[in-house]
Amino acid sequence: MATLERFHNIVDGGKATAASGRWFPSYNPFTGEAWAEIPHGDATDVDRAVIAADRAFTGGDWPKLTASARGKLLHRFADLVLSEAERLARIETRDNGKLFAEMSGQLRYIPEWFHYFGGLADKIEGAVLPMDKPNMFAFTRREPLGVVAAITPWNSPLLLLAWKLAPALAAGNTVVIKPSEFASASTLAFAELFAKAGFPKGVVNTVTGYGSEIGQSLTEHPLIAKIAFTGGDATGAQVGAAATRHLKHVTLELGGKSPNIVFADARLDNAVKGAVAGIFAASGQTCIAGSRLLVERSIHDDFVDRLLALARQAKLGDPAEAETQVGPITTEAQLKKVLSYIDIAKAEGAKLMLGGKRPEVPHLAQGWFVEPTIFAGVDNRMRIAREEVFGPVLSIIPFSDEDEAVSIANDNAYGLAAGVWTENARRALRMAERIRAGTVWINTYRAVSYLAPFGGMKRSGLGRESGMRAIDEYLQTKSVWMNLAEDFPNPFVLR
Ligand code: TXE
Repeated sequence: MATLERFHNIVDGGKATAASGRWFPSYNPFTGEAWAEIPHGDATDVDRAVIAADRAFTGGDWPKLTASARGKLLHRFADLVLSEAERLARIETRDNGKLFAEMSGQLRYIPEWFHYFGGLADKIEGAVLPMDKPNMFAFTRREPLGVVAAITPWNSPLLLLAWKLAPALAAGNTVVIKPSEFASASTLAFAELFAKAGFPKGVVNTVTGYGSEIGQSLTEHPLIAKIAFTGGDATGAQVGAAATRHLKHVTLELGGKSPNIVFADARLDNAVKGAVAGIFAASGQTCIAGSRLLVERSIHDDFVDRLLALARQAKLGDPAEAETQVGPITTEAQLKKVLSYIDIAKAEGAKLMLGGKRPEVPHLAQGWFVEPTIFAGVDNRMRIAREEVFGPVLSIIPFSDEDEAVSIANDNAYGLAAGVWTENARRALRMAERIRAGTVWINTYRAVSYLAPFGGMKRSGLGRESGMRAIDEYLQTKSVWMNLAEDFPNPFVLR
């Protein structure tokens, strides 16, 4: 067996192994084999990382930096990430099976979050308050929260981490990162770059291990001020409960069952591509997957034929190769989960139009692949239409008019994203207003930007990432009062 590459945690500015000395394997989903080893941390490691972050928040160089100097560090970090983009992209591809073609672009885009929030660092302003009391001067200060725990999932480790780190650091917090046990390697390689960029020690720390073992010690740690979490909604609910119990700030980016809605007047060629982008890109392992395709009845059969023709051509293969379009499922457990949902859909009476199994070709046999799968004749009450599969499984639901499309779209516990395909601008804007989701894409799908707030309504989460306001999620306001009078009147009444 080939030797496994070892990745280390970053704690207090240096590389760290687990206190117990244990390691756990990380698997390459294309080969199904272990390729790397990650420190198997426990509560001791959590404590060590959180204490380092707290020390860096309360003393040392970080709190002494001016906001402009903090911003410059973020810009420098962004440039370093750009210079290491290809290496980081290769690690993530190997570790979670995401296409290198997508990752190399993503790693060139991730620096923009650090530039954007780096630029915002010295534009965080308090206000002088127009006082209603004589001889009183008051102003507000916008202050960081303290130590932020950034908990990330396996499907897009670095992008989702950047969404948390950039505003958290720009606001002056320190951070402990807990990546998913299923794909920790790219995060550890990324975290190494903070010291190179000149960040003081302890500002960015990592702790690796199983969420079930260390999640609780992290979310309940008394020195953690805020939890920024992306992951499944069941874990999200637990994290939210821990945050509430221990009175911590929290943002939760959770799952989705997003409707991608095609009207008869849409540019159908584009809409077909949009449907594919929604569910087969990243093998459907994205929180924004357009997993419910709502198609207007009058074009339904024609549209399904066109979609089948395009989806059938999707090239499954080694995610490291440029021509591959659909890579493997990241984990073996997730593979089983996706296959079990395919069985559920069949049992519920949905009509299997494409895929529905692991590919039966020798060169993909070792990998955790599922064929692009399409079910038609889905009823919105079926589990396949209500629950997040997190895989390349599409449910097609017909609708008759705008009202019915809205009602089906909104009849779901989640509210993360939606797509609307129409050439009618008034209808597009009406739909954008009526759909209960944090993001609505019109004639496009699966687009994100550092400029655009992102987050969920309903069970899809709390809070927003990206965009100017995201920094507010990492700040708190302090009011400062100063008495300008020479005396202090009656002490027994409220001033
Ligand atoms: O995610 P978890 P898992 C969906 C997907 C998948 C399911 C579970 O359907 O099958 O969620 O996946 C950490 N306290 N999504 O188990 O558990 C964990 O170590 C604190 C949707 O991988 O949500 C990891 O770092 N943290 C999703 C992070 O939480 C805990 C993305 C997310 O893991 C913890 C991924 C605890 N008690 C999966 N338990 C999306 N919508 O983006 C675990 N963790």
